[in-house]
Amino acid sequence: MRKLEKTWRWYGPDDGVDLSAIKQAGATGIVTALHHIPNGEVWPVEEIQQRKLLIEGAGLRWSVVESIPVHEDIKRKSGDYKTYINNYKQSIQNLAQCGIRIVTYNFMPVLDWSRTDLTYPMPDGSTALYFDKTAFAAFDLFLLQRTNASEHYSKPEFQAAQTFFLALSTTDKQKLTENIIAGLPGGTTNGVSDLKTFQGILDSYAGISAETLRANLVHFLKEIVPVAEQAGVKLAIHPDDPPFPLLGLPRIMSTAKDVAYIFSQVPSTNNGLCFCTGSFGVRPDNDLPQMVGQFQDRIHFIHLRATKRDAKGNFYEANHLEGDVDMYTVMKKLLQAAKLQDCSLPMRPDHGHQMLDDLKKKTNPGYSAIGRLRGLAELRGLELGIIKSNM
Ligand code: DNO
Repeated sequence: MRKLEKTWRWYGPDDGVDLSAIKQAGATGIVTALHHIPNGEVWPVEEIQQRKLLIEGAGLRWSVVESIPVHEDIKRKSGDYKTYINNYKQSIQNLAQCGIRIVTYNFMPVLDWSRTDLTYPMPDGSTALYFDKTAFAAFDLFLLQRTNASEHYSKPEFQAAQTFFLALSTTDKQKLTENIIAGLPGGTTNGVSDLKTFQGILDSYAGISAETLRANLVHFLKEIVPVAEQAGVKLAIHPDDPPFPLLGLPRIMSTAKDVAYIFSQVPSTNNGLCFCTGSFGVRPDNDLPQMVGQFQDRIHFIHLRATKRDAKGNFYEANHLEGDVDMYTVMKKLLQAAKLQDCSLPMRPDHGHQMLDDLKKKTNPGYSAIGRLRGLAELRGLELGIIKSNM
């Protein structure tokens, strides 16, 4: 049975976790992006080559691009979207020319992934990322004061948010705002730190329903998939995180039905999926092992992590083998998918707790070294156990 390729997300030369540490963690592949290139611009061959050489110089390989961000104009199908689509095609071709053949992206308007607390204390002393619906509503209703926001909440939800908000200190308010909008690495809100600008971006989505956004995604795919096909590049869309609408913005990649729809519209298998267990796993109606089976010929990249939700829909990021995700069955199914595709599907340990020495360091939220090292070690053990017991 083929093993999955072990990869690790690296934010480039400025990442506090360097390539030699990644090698020691047991990964062989690197997942990275040219984060310094402004969103929408072409990734030049020279820049790609330079990054590739850096990675190869450390004895690793650049396995996956995560992500080429999709410009908001493309998502809204407005403004300069044609130019940005052409630039996207060019970047795909340039990556192929350098031998890099898996590209991850997402189609979430404005926000990429969102959490309300980046240092949620775990009973063992480590910290995790946490999404609290009441805290998020408090931000929406009383800090952002989004127009008509109250229509999106029930009376008890509104009251809970109000009580929560009234108990916040000035520092708490600032922290909550930062956590939500300051832009997590790789997010499209990078650089936006004031509420007015943020509200302006939200306003630009007025009138864009889920149907419109879905049609815009299909349009984008119809444009880029033939180019990817020709270049031998596999595209992998990342699911919504969390997998439900936020701030009145539509979200269209949250369920198996959402995923199946875009595959039905653009059937090429180059139009694929980044199977993120932590994102899909937040919804109890997503049956993850079933989804791996359903999309086994389209899963081109894998993010493994587990979330633990409560009855209200809040969730924290649990240790990789704990939480609500049935990682044993998911791993088994993923190994079958790799067999079917006859390739070592790349996986990376997604996020990790801030723990041990990392508690004293400033790291990218979710991307400290030791928590991911623990996750990778546990996942590798699980994989080996499955493979051995199937021999
Ligand atoms: C969060 C990541 C996302 C992901 C993008 C893909 O940790 O999984 O930021 O990279 O959504 O485009």
